[in-house]
Amino acid sequence: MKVRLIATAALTAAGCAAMALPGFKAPFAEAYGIKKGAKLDSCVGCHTAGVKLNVYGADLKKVMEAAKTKKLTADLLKKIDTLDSDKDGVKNVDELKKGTNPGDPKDK
Ligand SMILES: [Ca+2]
Repeated sequence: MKVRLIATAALTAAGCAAMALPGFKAPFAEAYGIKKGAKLDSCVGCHTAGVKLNVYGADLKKVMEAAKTKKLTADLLKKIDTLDSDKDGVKNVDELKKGTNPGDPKDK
């Protein structure tokens, strides 16, 4: 049981690291001034535990699919700035500038 828990935790961490690719993280951090080591300087901006997207990540995925691209740019990020992906009453852009998670309604 203990081994299984450790294996699951390791896979979750690996999946998280794999999904928060530098090609996604860098434009995200640059667009919103997210500093190294900050809460959003990780996979949690777009993902829940593991590879699953949070609601902000899902909105971003829709925009990228509509643009038929896998390359994240500042222009694509801006397209969901005025949304409130997690429906906590705060717009995505305001959360990102404040350092709170636009994909977590408990964080605003
Ligand atoms: Ca939030």
